[in-house]
Amino acid sequence: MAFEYDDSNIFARILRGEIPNDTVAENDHALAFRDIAPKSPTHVLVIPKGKYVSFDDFAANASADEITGFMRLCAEVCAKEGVGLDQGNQGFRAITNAGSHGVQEVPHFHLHIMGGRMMGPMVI
Ligand code: DGP
Repeated sequence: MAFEYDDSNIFARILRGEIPNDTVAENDHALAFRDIAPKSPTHVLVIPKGKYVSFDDFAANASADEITGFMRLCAEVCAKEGVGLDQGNQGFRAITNAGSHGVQEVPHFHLHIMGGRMMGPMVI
């Protein structure tokens, strides 16, 4: 079964410039912006610019350049937000939700980068 991308999702609309966002960083392949309902002092969403529904869609179908661009933007966000270990900070949590069991609200792949406080135990 192929992944079916819905062009009307809210992050597609953000990428088309139809809805404003608080951009943290951007490159050719990905955009990082602040979550509208932050759960921690740093709560940034990193999304690919390509049309991928979920983590497994992106992992299976994105090009090497898209994957590298996405991951490098994640590293840039960690550094800029003062949470990256490379800068001697205290760290962060990076999570992605996929599908109904993963409780994914927006069907465009996104990674949550959260930090600035001690996280709780992983909730399953
Ligand atoms: P998830 O459950 O993993 O699909 O999380 C979706 C996240 O997207 C959730 O934390 C809230 C955030 N979000 C939803 N709509 C908007 C929006 O219009 N702008 C921004 N910046 N974030 C949004």
